[in-house]
Amino acid sequence: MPLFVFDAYGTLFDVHAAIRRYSTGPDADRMSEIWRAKQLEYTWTLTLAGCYADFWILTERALDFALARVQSVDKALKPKLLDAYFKLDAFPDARSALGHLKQQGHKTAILSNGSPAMLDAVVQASRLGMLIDAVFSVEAVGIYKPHPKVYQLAADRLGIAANAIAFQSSNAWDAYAASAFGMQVVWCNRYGQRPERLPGKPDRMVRSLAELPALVGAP
Ligand code: LAC
Repeated sequence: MPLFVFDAYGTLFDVHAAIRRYSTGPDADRMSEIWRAKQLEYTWTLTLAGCYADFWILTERALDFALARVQSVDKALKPKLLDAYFKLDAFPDARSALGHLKQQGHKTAILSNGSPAMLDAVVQASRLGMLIDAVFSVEAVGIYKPHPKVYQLAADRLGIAANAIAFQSSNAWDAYAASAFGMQVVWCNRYGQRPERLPGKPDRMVRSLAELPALVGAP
């Protein structure tokens, strides 16, 4: 039976939960979308430039960009938003899916762009620690998803072949890349996105992780 490896941000943890704690203004959602898009763009552009900076640094820089772009969101919220991002909420379906998998006797792990400090904090704050056996940060390889070294990190640390890993991500590009790498992939298409035109093909698509336990049997 496969080992279940999950992406973190957007898949287990709701990246838009930070803004919802502090602002419901008309542009709050747009600011949060720009924050997330810029954060990811920075990972890709730094990687192409042969550079690496901690995901927390990129998260802060992306927030500065988004707050400058969306003037109606109060810039004074920055420290609160960063603190909330450090301790994001888990999606309810993520908690229940992990609980089911553990009850069924499966092993679970996280593979994420997040720095070790961010991942420790968010797992603790969301109280998912009992449901996750291992946490792997890209920091160990010094490069961001979707570089193959990241997916190889999970296989190496777990001591299994890529095709023995069941990888779950709500980030379509991450799901496609893990599939191209050789993992079995479930794309958790939370927001009803169109299929990507990228290498790889996720094996299954679900709308929420609540559908995951029914897809897998006991080990
Ligand atoms: C992660 C990003 C892709 O957690 O959300 O790796």
